[in-house]
Amino acid sequence: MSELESSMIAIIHVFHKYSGHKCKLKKAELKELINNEMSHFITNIQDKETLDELFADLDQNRDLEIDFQEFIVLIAMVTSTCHDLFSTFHHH
Ligand SMILES: [Ca+2]
Repeated sequence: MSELESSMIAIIHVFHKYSGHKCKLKKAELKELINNEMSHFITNIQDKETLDELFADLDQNRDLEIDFQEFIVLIAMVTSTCHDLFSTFHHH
């Protein structure tokens, strides 16, 4: 597998690690995933308002759970932000 393909598998793997067999993240699981697995890229979520806001943004079908399709939007957003910072860093 290529590096990119391995990374895609890694994303799926992490999602399932926190979502379990139901394949959806509840709010507490989303928080745990972000705080444990994305701590270099996003600030740890401490307060309830930040979590509620992020959760509402991601939960597009309003079923109060984050499915994989909704989760990859977060991955895309964070990767994009990371890319911008990385490019800035490289250009200076
Ligand atoms: Ca949802």
